[in-house]
Amino acid sequence: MARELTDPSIFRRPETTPERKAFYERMAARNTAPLWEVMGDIIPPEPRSRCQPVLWRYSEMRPLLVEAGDLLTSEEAERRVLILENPGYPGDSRITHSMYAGLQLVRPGEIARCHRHVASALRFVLESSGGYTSVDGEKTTMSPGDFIITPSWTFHDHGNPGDGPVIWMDGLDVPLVNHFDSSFAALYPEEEYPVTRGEGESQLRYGENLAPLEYTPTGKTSPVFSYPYSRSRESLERLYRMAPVDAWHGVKMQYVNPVTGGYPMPTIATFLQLLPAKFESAPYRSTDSTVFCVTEGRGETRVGGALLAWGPNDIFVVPSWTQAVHRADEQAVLFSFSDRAAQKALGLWREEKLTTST
Ligand code: GTQ
Repeated sequence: MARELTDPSIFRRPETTPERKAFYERMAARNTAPLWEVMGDIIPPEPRSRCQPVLWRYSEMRPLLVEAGDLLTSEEAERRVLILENPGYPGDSRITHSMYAGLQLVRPGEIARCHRHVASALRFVLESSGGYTSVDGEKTTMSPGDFIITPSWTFHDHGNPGDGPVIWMDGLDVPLVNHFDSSFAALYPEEEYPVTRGEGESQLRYGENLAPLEYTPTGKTSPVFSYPYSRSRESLERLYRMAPVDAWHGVKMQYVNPVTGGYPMPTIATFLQLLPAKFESAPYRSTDSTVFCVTEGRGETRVGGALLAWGPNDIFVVPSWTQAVHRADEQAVLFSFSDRAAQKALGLWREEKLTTST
């Protein structure tokens, strides 16, 4: 907000005389408004995000989530989730302007019943021993660090046949879908969707440098639902040993839809990066406000005047067009997601790599 007042507009704004004001009131009565009064606000020279740089410490979140588990059954709650709400959008259920995030708990023996919605979802697993999510008839067992997608309008239910809590971060494009007023949701008539495919079948068909005979992708969404941490983690580690480290990102890779090379889902981009011990990134900014989830290691991120000190399972936000510098005290791995896929599809995305902080 303070930034909005200090940011100069490049556009003119004429004096508001009593005569003009009276005219504007007559305009308003006819559902019209003078552009010259608002031009600088609606067309800013660069992004003026209300999104704030914030951090959620897992050590503070986990007890709250466990308490929610004592207070409500997952049946009562439909989904037992603590929404991670950016203080720049109070009451708005957003972690950034375009993305929703939450922490979900499934207790041993619970099933979060089957439903579907237009909003696309990702799960990034924090704790699980035997938890699963089922997408369109294929079950995927969850392990810590796994990135799992629930594409738009696919039926999904979650379960925990193990004996410890299952906890993951949800990331959904809910604000984006609602921006377009294009949300639909439906329940499946039964608690669980029937299992119609073997576990790992989609991985075998599409994710092993092979594809079904004469296969042509039908949409933008990945037919592979699960991106196990063990594989991605090993790729980063081995690339770190054999290839140069990027000054802005460390060793950073993006998750892909294996049959198109595009992002796993049409609206949400996801990334995994390794920051070597003592690495300090060069300053970077991009127009996609980004949610980071720390999978390993400790460090800090300087972003827009804030200093966010993070450790395992902490979640933090870097707002649009705000310079960020990451420093790793020990070797760290960060998962991140943003609306970059949507912005790039619409030709809106920009980035800037700086050499010194301004
Ligand atoms: O697990 O299906 O955090 O539908 C928000 C909405 C999770 C889910 C959320 C959802 C889900």
